[in-house]
Amino acid sequence: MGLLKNKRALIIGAVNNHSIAYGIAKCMHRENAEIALTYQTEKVKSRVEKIAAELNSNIVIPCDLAYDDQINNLFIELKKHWDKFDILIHSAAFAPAEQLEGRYIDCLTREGFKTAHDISSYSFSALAQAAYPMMKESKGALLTLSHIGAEKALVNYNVMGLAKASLEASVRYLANSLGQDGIRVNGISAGAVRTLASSGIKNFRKMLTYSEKVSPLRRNVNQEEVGNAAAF
Ligand code: 0WE
Repeated sequence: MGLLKNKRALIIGAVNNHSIAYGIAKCMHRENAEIALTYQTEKVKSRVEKIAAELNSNIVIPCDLAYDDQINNLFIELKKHWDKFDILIHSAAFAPAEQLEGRYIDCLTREGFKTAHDISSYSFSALAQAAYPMMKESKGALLTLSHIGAEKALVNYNVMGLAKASLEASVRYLANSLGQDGIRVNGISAGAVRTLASSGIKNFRKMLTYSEKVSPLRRNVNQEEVGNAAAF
């Protein structure tokens, strides 16, 4: 059977098998959803194709979220495979590395601020807008990934925290725009998960050990648990 039988999910942000998006894609595929994936650059294309093959999908489309034309082209290409679809997963973020180390007040730049908000927040609304024609009849769902740094000031997370706060606000505004079409918009504020994005972060291992100690279950969350929440 499967929770997501006859559902089609476009999943953005699977780079390798540590990606949260990969965990989500796996869980959705397990629940019998059809999957489409995107890749940011040619460098990661073959890896994403491998993931797609593993999930019985041959829909792998380039999309660098920094570019309007690539976002538009994503849905032109997707339409060649699907007339409509049900689920859009946004699991991508970026701030320049120098924004994520040291005091917010010391490392902030206009360019860093702009990039973080552009890639990590604006892209979700832009995708929602571009996906709308293919989703408006489906009564489907949009989902993005956030982090506690949206709510509390964290060491080193800096401008990413502001971008995630903006992203969370966009969940509410998108939900309020799309509710009349029966489309739901949600965010998952995942705990710290070891991924490619977190591998470059100073003291990330220390943060994982700390959050393991202070969380109620005394352990960290993993890709599959986030994936199951997403599939639900
Ligand atoms: O949202 C994130 C990280 C997203 C991210 C990661 C990178 C690393 C490489 C965005 N931009 C970049 N830019 C790069 O150049 N997380 C929730 C993981 C994360 O990142 C942190 C954290 C946590 C947790 C950065 C500083 C402090 C804590």
